[in-house]
Amino acid sequence: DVEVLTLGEALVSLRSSGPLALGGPLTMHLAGAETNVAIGLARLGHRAAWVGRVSDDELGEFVLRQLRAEGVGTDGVRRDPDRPAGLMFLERRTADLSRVQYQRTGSAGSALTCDDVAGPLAAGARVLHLSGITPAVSDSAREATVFAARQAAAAGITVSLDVNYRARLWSRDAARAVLTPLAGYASIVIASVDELDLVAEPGTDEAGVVAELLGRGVQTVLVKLGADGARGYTRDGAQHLAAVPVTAVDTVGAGDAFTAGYLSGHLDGLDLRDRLRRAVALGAFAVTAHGDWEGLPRRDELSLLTGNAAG
Ligand code: KDG
Repeated sequence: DVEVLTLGEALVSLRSSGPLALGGPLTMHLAGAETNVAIGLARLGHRAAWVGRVSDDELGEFVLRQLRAEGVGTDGVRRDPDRPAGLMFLERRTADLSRVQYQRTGSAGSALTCDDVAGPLAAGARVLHLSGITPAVSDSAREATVFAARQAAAAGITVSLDVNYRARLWSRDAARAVLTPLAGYASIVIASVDELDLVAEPGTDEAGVVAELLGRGVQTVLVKLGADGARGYTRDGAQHLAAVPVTAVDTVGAGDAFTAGYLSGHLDGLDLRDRLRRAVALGAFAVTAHGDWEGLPRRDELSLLTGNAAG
């Protein structure tokens, strides 16, 4: 049985080691917020599955091979014969500054429909994980995301939503109009500080957003603070956990790693503090290795960075 089902668009990421305008070698990686989460969970031994559309060519094959190699379930994946793979260029502009450029309009992944997700959802899962990226990529993907959240909530599946705002895909107002109602289906809402007012009235402060979400039935609100760790809120109170002090080399994917760690702790029945501990541990692994997910730990490696606690 699947423990965590997730859906969205997987991207082929082409990474440069210098300014893109100068050309030079690009390396090919699998990217995508939801596939990153699924891989993080699978590395820790959880049964994770991903649903999406991939192109029916070598790039789609690459996405599927990577997921299978990481032990992520792909039974629900559809191959789209008419559309290309979505691409992401990740430009290392300077040592400290990365920039993203997408070519994903009209991609196979963005053509996701309600019909694509209905079967895998009906098969059941303990958790459905969604990100705020999928509803931004097309009308049909937005409908599929909302449909999945509604179906899962009605079936008693725990819905987790990572706001994951992508300014290159939609405006803050457009995002808020979709993500605020979507959060109403979620038990777990994850956001960085600057994303909080995308699931509440504009201008609401952290305490206000948290109160609003908990009042709407959300069980846990997680606020990612990057190098300052994270705060977790439930009706029983708040916890702050410091980040693991490490040297960051690549922060892309850190939020997805954090989410995978949190959900792993949730599945293992840990309390809030220990869930957060595992979440920040995975975040630390993600930022100290290049690539979105390549550096994520297996379960027996969890204690490497933290000395003990996250295991
Ligand atoms: O969280 C990392 C993601 O941003 C990256 O893998 C690509 O899903 C992606 C996106 O749409 O930006």
